[in-house]
Amino acid sequence: MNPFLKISPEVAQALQQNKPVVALESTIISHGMPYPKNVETALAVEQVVRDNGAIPATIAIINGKCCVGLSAEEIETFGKEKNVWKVSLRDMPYVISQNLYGATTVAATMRIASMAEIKIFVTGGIGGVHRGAENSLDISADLTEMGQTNVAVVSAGVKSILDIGLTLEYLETKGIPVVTIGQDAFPSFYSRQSGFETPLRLDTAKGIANMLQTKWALNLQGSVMIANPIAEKDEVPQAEIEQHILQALTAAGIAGVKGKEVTPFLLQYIAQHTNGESLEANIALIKQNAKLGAEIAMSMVA
Ligand code: PSU
Ligand code: MN
Repeated sequence: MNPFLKISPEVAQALQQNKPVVALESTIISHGMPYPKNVETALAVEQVVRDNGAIPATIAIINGKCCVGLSAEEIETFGKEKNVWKVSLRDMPYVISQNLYGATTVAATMRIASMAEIKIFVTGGIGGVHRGAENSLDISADLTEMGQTNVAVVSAGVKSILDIGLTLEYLETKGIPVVTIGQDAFPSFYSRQSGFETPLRLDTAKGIANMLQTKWALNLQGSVMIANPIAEKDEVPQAEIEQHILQALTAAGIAGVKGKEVTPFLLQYIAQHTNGESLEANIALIKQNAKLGAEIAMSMVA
């Protein structure tokens, strides 16, 4: 085993016994939601995974180790502490060798999940191609990582803080299948619609598990993006969220926000300016993603 990997006893045992395991990220805890909702949500999401028959493995960097499976106390620390690094691939060697606390993004979580041989990873939204990327070149390492690492990602589609069309093009270039469950429209996180059709559609967890196994048996490297539309009752109307996104982008421009700070800034701005409505939608959709992820993980080992 890689000397930088530390797998909790529960997760290690589950993997050894070929039980379904679902990876979860930690940037969403430290940089994606305010305390204490972030901690409540992380623990609730783990419970949803359990209730649906799988073992949760929240991933983060602690004390120079890539930890797979956190305790409730560790999750509390990641939700509360102010000096937690947001760790994407390029930050991993620094944060690990400096023994810092690192919350892992989709890219870094995928890499660590893959080291532990976990195949299914659940999150809310992935990073992608930002609006204005033709000038800023701001394209998340989540996408390049999805092009090369064999861990499937369940999300609620692509958030419209990003350029959804360009993100779909980039995913196509990288050979990453994008499959939406249960509808023809590609979802945009807060909304079931995005204005784009989904490239692929499947209607069951079993069908998705089958497609994942087929992809990897063909030796096609990389992820599959599984888009799970938010439930109708939890949706925020697209026109409403778009207004807030435009204001957030303007505010980011005025404040001169750049690089890894862009995504957390936009998320925080939108949460603060929608009276928590977007936060409640975010919490609802990630729980729903956890259920689907557990179902797919169950089908993979069946
Ligand atoms: N989108 C969300 N919530 C999040 C993130 C993205 O709706 O919490 C986080 C994820 O951890 C994702 C990261 O991997 O932001 C992307 O950051 P960047 O754009 O800097 O690569
Ligand atoms: Mn970026």
